Amino acid sequence: MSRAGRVALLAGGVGAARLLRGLAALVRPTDLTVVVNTADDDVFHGLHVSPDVDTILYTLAGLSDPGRGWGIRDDSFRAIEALARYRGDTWFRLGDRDLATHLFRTEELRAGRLLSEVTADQARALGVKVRVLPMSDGRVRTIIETAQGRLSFQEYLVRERAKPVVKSIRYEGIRTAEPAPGVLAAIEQADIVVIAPSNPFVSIAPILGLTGVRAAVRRTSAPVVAVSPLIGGRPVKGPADRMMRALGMKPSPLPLAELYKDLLDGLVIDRADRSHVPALEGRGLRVTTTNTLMNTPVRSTAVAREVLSLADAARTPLAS
Ligand code: FO1
Repeated sequence: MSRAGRVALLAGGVGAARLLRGLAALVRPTDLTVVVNTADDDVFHGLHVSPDVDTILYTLAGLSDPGRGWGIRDDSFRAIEALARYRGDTWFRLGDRDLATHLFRTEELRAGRLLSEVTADQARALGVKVRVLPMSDGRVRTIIETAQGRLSFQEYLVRERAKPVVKSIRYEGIRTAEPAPGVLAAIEQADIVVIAPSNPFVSIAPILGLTGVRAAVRRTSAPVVAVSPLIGGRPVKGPADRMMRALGMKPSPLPLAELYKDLLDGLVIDRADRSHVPALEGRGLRVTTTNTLMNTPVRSTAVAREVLSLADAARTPLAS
């Protein structure tokens, strides 16, 4: 494997963390920057929670719960259970050790520090050498308009278990929020830009929607490679297929490629979707099919290796 050079990963939560686990095994930590979605952030019981940032940090620190994908392995939930004696809205399960993260972040933000500064402190404290950048220090909130009315992202995903039919998705604050310090530079200076197998609508779209980000990804001379979050039309976890259907798309790699159209040089899809390769290559994309289910570190590294070699291949122009 030639040195991959500097890699910038656009990431949501659980799916991104699985790929990142593999990239971190192949790329020097100082060459790896993760730009993380913060439009899932919300305040629970007075605490600012950044679920995707925490999932990425915990994964890189080796603390994440492999089964759940979020929170800290073997965490207890005594505090949230005790809180349930006073209030009924404890549906967002904050673990006892996880609480330390939210307490620290909330205190620091209240003292006027920026989310990107606090995240750098957390990474350092957890021994994480990879650069973890929240996409913005400004407030962006994904709002899901459903037949039952307007829901915050966590109300939709966790409280309602992604059952309401999605009518539309909005990103409150996206026009005024700025990319966090270092985000545009990380993309512009990358030798490879990777779009993680995260939900394209609620994890990747908020990042690309920030002022200047989509243009930076389009402008970069680095190959841009995405990993499909779908396997045979279904996501490993989460509502991506339901959202695609609700928004009038078939849950397949083609509409996904359309969503990223002007940005992608390559796409890694699961073998289950190999029938779509000719149509994807017809759009000028380089396509690799592999087993994209990253249910072990070995699988994560295998998919990460495919991403890096597809990026290498994409550096040479396609035979016209
Ligand atoms: N997801 C759930 O399905 N149920 C939960 O109770 C829950 C709590 C939670 C606490 C902290 C955290 O960082 C993430 C948490 N998540 C939970 C996952 C979260 O909703 C998703 O990881 C992201 O928002 C989507 O990527």
